[in-house]
Amino acid sequence: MSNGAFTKMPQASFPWDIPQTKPERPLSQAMERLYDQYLTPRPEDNDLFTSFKYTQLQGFDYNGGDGTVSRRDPSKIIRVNDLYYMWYTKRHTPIPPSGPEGCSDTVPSTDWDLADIWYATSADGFNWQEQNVAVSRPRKPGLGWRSVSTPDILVWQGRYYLYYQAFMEASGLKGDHCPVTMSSANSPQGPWTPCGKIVVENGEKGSWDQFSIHDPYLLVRNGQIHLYYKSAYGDRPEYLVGNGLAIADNPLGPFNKHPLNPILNSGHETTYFPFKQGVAAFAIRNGNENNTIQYAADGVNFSIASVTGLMPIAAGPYVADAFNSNEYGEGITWGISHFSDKTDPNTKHSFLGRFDCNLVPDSQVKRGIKPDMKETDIIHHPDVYFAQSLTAEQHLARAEKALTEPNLIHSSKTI
Ligand code: AAL
Repeated sequence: MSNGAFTKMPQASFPWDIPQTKPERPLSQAMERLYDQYLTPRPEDNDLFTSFKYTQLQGFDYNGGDGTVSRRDPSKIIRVNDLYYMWYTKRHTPIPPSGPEGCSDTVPSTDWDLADIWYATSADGFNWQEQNVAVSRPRKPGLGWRSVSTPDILVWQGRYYLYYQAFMEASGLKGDHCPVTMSSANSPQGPWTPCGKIVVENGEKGSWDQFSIHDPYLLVRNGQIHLYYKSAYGDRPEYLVGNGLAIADNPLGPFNKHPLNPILNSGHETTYFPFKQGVAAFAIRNGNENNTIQYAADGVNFSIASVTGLMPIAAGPYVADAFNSNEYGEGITWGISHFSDKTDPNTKHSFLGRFDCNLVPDSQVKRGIKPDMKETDIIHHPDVYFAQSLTAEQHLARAEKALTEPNLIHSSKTI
């Protein structure tokens, strides 16, 4: 076709090399969205797109993976005097979780039942040393007597604060119900003093967060403490999850819930970090927008910035500027997540592993960070797919259906 043929067309075709700005021509909805909704038309150029790499950690013992030891739900990671610190839920029980029907004073219902909060340190983020328990569950009827879990850290005016879930009954008996409490210390090594009260209350009766405040996650923005959290809501067998935000001027509260809550419509965990002038968030598992990374200039009104895959299932990133990023959030490049092997109910537990990613603003090259981990075409081993096998019932039902399905080709011939 000659160039002349093109000039006769009412509109030039969409260009060969993808334009960085929206071309002036009619666009399909998909191409409109590509320019209107995303930071850049190519994910490879998008500061808020990343793929993920994973590394097994050295330094943790799981009793041969027999399900009696579990480590999960790591906090964000902080660096103090050249050491990285993380806190996490640790369960060490005589037998693995037995469900709400099988649980007792010593037998856990879920993986995070009958747990305490422990901490570990590392010089390089790969080799970790488990240190000690940070917060033990108190005697009954103390707050969190049944289990304390899912911690996150705040450093505020030189003092350290751990926020965590405080269970007053075995998780699973009536859902996964709990509020959030807090312990504080002068050093990341403790000793930790429980504040002895609920710091983020469940919502009022009938509200989306009436039963649970999960995954507290702390940032400091504009001189105020921002606590993001998750709640599972709706009377459904499967979770409908949302994230909320509560803001305080003091670590003890009061934490005022944002009137626009929920502020994220998807995501089973909370992972937030200062990014440029705003806040970025992971929406991991559950919800229409799962597998996305989102951004809100005001930390409240989030939009999808990128769609990715194989996200860490419970990410606790190293956030260097979590508490002092008023100017320009520097993003994240690694963190710790838990991984759960639920295939054998007799050894059910979780373990900690490292993820690496590339979510730093355009200063990457200036800061000597190679613009890698921007691959969209991630090839998984076939085992990853076939691990998602049909259940025996699903297999049977589909096989039976196949025998009776209408033969469309045959019937169209006979019409
Ligand atoms: C996690 C978190 C919270 C829930 C449970 C333990 O992944 O969302 O901590 O309560 O599962």
